[in-house]
Amino acid sequence: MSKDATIGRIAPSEITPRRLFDNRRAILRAGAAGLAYAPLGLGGIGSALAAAGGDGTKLTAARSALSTMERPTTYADATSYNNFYEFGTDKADPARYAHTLKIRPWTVSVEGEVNRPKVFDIDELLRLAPLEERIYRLRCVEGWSMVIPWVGYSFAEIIRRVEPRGNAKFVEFTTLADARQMPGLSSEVLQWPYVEGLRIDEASHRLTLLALGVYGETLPRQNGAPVRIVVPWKYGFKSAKSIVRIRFVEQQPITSWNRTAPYEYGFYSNVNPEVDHPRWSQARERRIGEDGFLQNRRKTLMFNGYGAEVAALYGGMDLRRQF
Ligand SMILES: Nc1nc2c(c(=O)[nH]1)N[C@H]1C(S)=C(S)[C@@H](COP(=O)(O)O)O[C@H]1N2
Ligand SMILES: [Mo]
Repeated sequence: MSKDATIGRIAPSEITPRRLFDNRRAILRAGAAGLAYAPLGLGGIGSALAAAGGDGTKLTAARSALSTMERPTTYADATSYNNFYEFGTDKADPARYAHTLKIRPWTVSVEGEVNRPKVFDIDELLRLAPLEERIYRLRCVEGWSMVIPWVGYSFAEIIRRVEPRGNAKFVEFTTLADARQMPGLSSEVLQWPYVEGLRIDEASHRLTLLALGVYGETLPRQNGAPVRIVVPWKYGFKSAKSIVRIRFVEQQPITSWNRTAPYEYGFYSNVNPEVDHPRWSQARERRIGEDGFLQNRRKTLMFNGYGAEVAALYGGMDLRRQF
């Protein structure tokens, strides 16, 4: 595995203020001095581009050792170049239209094959477990990637509290589908609601993150406010945004992308440079924010560089067939 596949060992420290991510010099300075948290206003390039935004509540989190050492994408890029088909299929649509998403009140119903089903209020989720800052690579199936400082905790914290039964083999994530708030629902590009799923051992893995924030603040709407899942070794579409229901089930869930184009999107969708999409190669990726569309194309890494952590989940599987 190449060097940039390494998961960094960063000493726990306070969360990085958002604007530091947009300023290379500040990052270098902060790296040398140790990051100090300073409350910052909503000014700057980032918030101007991120019109849809969230409520911008600052979150305090400890930096996780599971973070990559790679330089994060700027806040401006990560909040203005998005896929969130409920708001349209253009990359600029979510930042343009997601302001209509109502993020309070919000509940997530956790149900199915569990001993303790529970409806979690979003404010309860924000306090459920210590928040961590996890800087993860995100690789979209379309061939681009970003490095995003998420704030949240392992989804395992939820699993533990609801006590899955022995026959719970998969976890299904269903996201909000409300045509009054989401103009993209008038399009038939996908069948709504957007549904994703994981095998229960994948969902239980410590890298699988329940994300409540990004860049030190609550999630902007275009990034999946108020709560989403992040599965960094899989293509980005597995990381469902704006989740309202989580169901523990016995059968493999029927996911939106698998149902729409089964030959293109499998259930697993692990990042795999050796298995091409039927219409394009998956061998390389374009890191958003790096110059040149054809130059500097990075090699895509198996499991998006998280193989040392997750390869064991797939022992004995033919990843060409079970893509
Ligand atoms: N509900 C919902 N979740 C979604 C999507 C979507 O269209 N709807 N798009 C996915 C895709 S294709 C990607 S690449 C990531 C992008 O997350 P980001 O915008 O926070 O980078 O969200 C994923 N989650
Ligand atoms: Mo994606």
